[in-house]
Amino acid sequence: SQSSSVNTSLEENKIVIQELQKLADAFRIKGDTWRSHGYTKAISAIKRCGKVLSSYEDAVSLPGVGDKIASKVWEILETGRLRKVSEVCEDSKTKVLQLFTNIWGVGPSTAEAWYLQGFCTLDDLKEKGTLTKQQQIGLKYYQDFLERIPRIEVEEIGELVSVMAKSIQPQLTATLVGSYRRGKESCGDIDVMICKPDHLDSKNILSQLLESLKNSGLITDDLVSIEKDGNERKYLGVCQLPGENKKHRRLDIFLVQKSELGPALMHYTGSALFNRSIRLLAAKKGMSLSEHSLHGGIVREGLKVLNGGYIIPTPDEKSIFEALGLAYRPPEERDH
Ligand code: DCP
Ligand code: MG
Ligand code: MN
Repeated sequence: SQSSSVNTSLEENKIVIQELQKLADAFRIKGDTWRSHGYTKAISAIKRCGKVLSSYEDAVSLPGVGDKIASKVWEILETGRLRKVSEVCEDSKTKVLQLFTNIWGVGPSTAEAWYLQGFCTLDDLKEKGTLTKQQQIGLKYYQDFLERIPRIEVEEIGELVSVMAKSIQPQLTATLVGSYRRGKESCGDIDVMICKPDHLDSKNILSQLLESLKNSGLITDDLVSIEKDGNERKYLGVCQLPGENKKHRRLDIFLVQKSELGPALMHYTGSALFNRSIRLLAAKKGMSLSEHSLHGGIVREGLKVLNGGYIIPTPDEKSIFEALGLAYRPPEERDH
């Protein structure tokens, strides 16, 4: 699923990464999140290590790679493939689960339930399945949503959203975040962060923007509907550029305010894996990082927070790295 990443890893490790990725994907769609994470972590360590793996020892010396995965690395190095891949990924049930979980809004448990009902194809679902509104939209745009979005198209859509935001309120700014900001050649969706001054009432900003984008024809479907006078700040939907042969694309819009810009920008830039590890690190240092703020002086007992601490000012991303005692990492280096 991350095949389009700007590949910082070495060409020689490609087959190893490919085979392990197949297992990570298969375990994810089967609902075995724990195993899937294990493989994902190992893959990220291999991508980062900067050396060509040539033995079991090379592999087992990496953080997050234990005996079991190292043995698999060895098998791939020896034979060019992994027998477990055909066992785990290529049976007919897994293929059906794969087909179903590729529908936006369908997770492992829904896919499994449909499989147990005897459904095997997308046509089965269309004819006999019970789908939520989201899943119906996911099914309608099945092929389009599997396609990666070239950077240039992400920019085009981002520009339209930006112009519309400014026409509603000149002080609003729009920034492309997510995999686009991390420099990927192509993206899974378009993530736009809209920033407003703190004193502006956030009510209606998002709903006004969405209404204009729908009237202009850019937004074609909602995946989560925003209450008209609500305070929601996250929108997930579908858009399509005007013109012939334009695909339907997933569009996310996030509304944040100036005072939370640093943590928000970092959160929405991701990657999700990077966010998880930097939050874990913050916790280890008695701090707590969220998409809104960084807190210090946190006292925990197990998972329970005994003292909520105080806010550490973090006007930009650099200040967050500094407060955590880390060297700055540009977005391109935040895949894990
Ligand atoms: N995010 C997160 N945890 C999640 C999902 C998302 O922290 N479970 C954050 C980090 C992501 C950002 O939101 O980078 C945008 O989410 P996307 O799902 O759009 O992921 P990306 O933009 O990184 O990748 P893709 O190209 O697949 O959209
Ligand atoms: Mg994205
Ligand atoms: Mn997104």
